[in-house]
Amino acid sequence: MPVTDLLTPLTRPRVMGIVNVTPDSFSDGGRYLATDDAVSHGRELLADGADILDIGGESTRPGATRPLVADELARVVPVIEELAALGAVISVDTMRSEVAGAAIRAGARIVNDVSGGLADPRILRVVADSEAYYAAMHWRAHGATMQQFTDYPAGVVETVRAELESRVEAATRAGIALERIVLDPGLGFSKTAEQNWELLRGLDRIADLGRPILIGASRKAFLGALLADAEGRPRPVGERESAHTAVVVELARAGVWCTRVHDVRATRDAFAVTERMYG
Ligand code: PMM
Repeated sequence: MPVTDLLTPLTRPRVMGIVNVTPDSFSDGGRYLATDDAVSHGRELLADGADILDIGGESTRPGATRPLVADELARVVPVIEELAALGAVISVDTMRSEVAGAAIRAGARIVNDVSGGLADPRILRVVADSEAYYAAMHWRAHGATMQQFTDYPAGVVETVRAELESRVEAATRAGIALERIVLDPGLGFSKTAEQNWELLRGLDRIADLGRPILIGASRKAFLGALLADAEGRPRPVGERESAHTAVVVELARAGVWCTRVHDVRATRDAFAVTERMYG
């Protein structure tokens, strides 16, 4: 499939299945650390109907410590090689230029940079020098401190829009063609629960930037808070899927390009419904 086909609209959002090769990701950390486990998890997600597999070796959850570059490389590269060899469309979830470069050489076609080029600006040149797509997410700080930066003077939607626009400018200045950029407002990254909901309501303003939209809501804390019990205890991570399914239905109606999810089957089932109803 030529690279350009990846952004062609379908009658539903694309489904990006998450393969976290990390010991400490908030929802599935440690379960797929071994290469073989990660590869078989990726195969399952493909069988469930994933259009893209997003492979990451750094947990970005609040409070997470960063892995060494060598460890991140050792986690993701063998998994990418094996899954790309199966013909899967691979995205690498990394903020590091070295990892992005190695991942592209191993067969990744999308660099999913949750920092939008802020954590390691050299990543932009690495992508520019390749044929890869660049997913730029709205981001303000690493996991250890990100929840200290939830101030949005002009409102979260307008501020995120402006900050994403400046990331697009940086990416195109570095040589990445505008046609290869997708944007993500970064739910949960320097956002309160209420700000996530505001962003979901305001997606048309982000889409106004003229680029396809990627959204990751799966299992996130704002869904746990929404479904908290009478004592205020958040709904456990593994019990948020039905709420997430409701979110992806809204995303389909909003016309987003792609949803980044853990449960590919539930998401594809939801899109079977939206496609049947609305075409
Ligand atoms: N969320 C996480 C990791 N990577 N990438 C993009 N583009 N958008 C997201 O919302 C996003 C991401 C954190 O979730 P995880 O720990 O379940 O992977």
